[in-house]
Amino acid sequence: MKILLIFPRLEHGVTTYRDRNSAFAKLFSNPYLSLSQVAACTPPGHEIRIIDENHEKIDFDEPWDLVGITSLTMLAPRAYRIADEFRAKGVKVVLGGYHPTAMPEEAKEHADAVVIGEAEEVWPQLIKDAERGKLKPFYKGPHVDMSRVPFPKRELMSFHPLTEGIQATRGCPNACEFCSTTVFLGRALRRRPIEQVVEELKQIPNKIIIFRDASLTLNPAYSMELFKAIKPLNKRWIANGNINLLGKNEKFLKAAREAGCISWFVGFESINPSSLKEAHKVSNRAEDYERAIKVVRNQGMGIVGGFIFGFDNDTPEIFDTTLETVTGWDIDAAEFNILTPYPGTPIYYRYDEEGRILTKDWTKYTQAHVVYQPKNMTPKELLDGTKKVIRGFYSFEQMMKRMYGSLKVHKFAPYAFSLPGINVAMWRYYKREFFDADDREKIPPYS
Ligand code: B12
Ligand code: SF4
Repeated sequence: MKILLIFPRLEHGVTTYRDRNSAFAKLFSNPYLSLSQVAACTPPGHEIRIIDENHEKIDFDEPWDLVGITSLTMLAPRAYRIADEFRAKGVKVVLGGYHPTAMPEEAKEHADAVVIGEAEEVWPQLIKDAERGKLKPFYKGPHVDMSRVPFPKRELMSFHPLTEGIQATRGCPNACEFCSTTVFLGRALRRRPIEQVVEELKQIPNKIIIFRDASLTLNPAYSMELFKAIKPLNKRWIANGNINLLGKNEKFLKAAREAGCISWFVGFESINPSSLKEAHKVSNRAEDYERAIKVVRNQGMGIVGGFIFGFDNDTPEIFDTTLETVTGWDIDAAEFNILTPYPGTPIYYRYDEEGRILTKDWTKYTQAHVVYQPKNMTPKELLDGTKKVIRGFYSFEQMMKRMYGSLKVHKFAPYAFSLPGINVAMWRYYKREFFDADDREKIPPYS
């Protein structure tokens, strides 16, 4: 069969469709494994092509036997439009990824089959069924045994950013109320055999790697072994980590640094202890943040923080307090997101039950729009407050201060420039997403 896998076009994020194949996109595109991983699960004997619509146009007239489309929530409307167009031409379409998993019945209206969950165990059977013209409506992919995850077929990706992604584990036991990860990948931390991760890393030519794991601090013993094994490869890497471990385990930090860690992405989420409790963010204690950041930086690594505004325990004061606190820390960059109840998450069901979801227009589920009724402020206060924090944190003066700090931590090594780079990329994203709203409205409709 001729199989086409598609990542739909995106007008949101650090790089967008409009950046296409520019040097900026090459530098800042965030690597993902979804489609190269599905391709790797395809039994031999089929022709597969991957089109990332952000970099290539889809030719709807080419004769494909099967089209598979991946979709996060905000991409669902575009994914559905692509699906409808192929199906109108008689091509069989399969939808998969986070959004179709959360809303399989909705996705099924636009597809011949929906893969719910991970593809590894069910995709080979789906391909056989498609060959026989006997596709089932739904394929429920179990949480796969990580030793059976094949290496992604990265060679099928036509656009290769400067960084490459890899996954050592799947799952997260923390189950924060707002997060899609535990719902999708489960609470058990499934680990890949370390020799497989090392072998895959050896095959990746890129120097800078981003671990696409929920967190590399969930099983410190496994991660320490991984660090020891990847050290000789002399890669530089970035990973997600939880602050409870990073803030106290210097042995862990030292091993990570020696294995090439440039920086950690840490979901601080909130400086408000009540909001952390509300979100079940069990790994975080706001009162420990500042000290923990110092511990990580003293070990020679950077920290990029993630913050969310709009929890039920947040009042309008949260914005000024956060800005004042965070600009006093030595962090390298930060993301400020508006709480977004993604379908499938516990918070989505809670808000839906409470009648607080303001829109189910998935294109607005970007974390830059307010899509629900906050409890202790108005939607406008939430949006304006988030903008205020972004404006303050990404002021010219603050950016310069942070950039110098980042370079100093890494003694001005060439890879250290990736951290100031994140500031530039984030500022560009925020400018477009929050401040050039008129421009955003002028984006031409999808063609
Ligand atoms: C890399 C990444 C990105 C990349 C690429 C997007 C992408 N395709 O995943 C970029 C930077 C663009 C991105 C952006 C965003 N992301 Co993101 N991202 C990730 C991340 C870290 C890794 C994804 C990955 O490569 N996983 C590894 C692969 C192998 O797993 P997978 O993608 O789940 O694919 C498997 C299955 O889903 C399935 N599958 C997937 N697609 C398909 C298609 C078919 C046809 C089939 C059969 C099966 C199938 O099979 C695969 C193998 O089992 C995840 C977190 C995570 N660890 O998963 C968040 C995550 C997916 N992102 C998330 C969010 C919120 C966003 C943003 C909204 C953030 C923002 N504020 O801008 C944007 C949205 C952009 C968009 N495209 O909609 C959420 C998803 C929420 C949701 N329900 O949509 C996640 C889960 C993070 C989180 N915990 O909240 N992201
Ligand atoms: S936010 Fe982080 S710690 Fe919480 S469930 Fe998601 S991945 Fe796990």
